[in-house]
Amino acid sequence: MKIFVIIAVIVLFIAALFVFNSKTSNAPTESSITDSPSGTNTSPSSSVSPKVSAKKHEIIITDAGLSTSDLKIKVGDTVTFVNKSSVLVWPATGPHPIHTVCPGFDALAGLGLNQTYTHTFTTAKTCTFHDHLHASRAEYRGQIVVTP
Ligand SMILES: [Cu+2]
Repeated sequence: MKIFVIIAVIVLFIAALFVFNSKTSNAPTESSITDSPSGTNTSPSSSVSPKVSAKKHEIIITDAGLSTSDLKIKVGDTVTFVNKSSVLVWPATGPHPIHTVCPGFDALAGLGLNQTYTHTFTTAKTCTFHDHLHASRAEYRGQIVVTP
């Protein structure tokens, strides 16, 4: 009779071990399933944020000169030149006349009154510029410093 009780206790103990093991082995697989959706959520939001931070800047051209001749911007930002002067003004990157410092930064024509020229800066660089029609006019010279 004693032996039967001891065997019953051992069987119950082994059965309890099996139940405990199956519960602990399930726990890691449940947490690994819940981890993967949160990991995929972070990558789309981080790729969107650089586009949101792109800014638009304006340089106003008057007979007295430029509203700013030393503009600091970030890669991806756009700059719009607005001609409010009484003469044609042709913004272009240096050096005159080949315009190679920041390729693509060139209005390619003189801007009349209230006409605009917009350029998006995609490379981190200091882009010097001048008025291609009056390259020697110091008041129409400047630089746009593009940082990452
Ligand atoms: Cu030029």
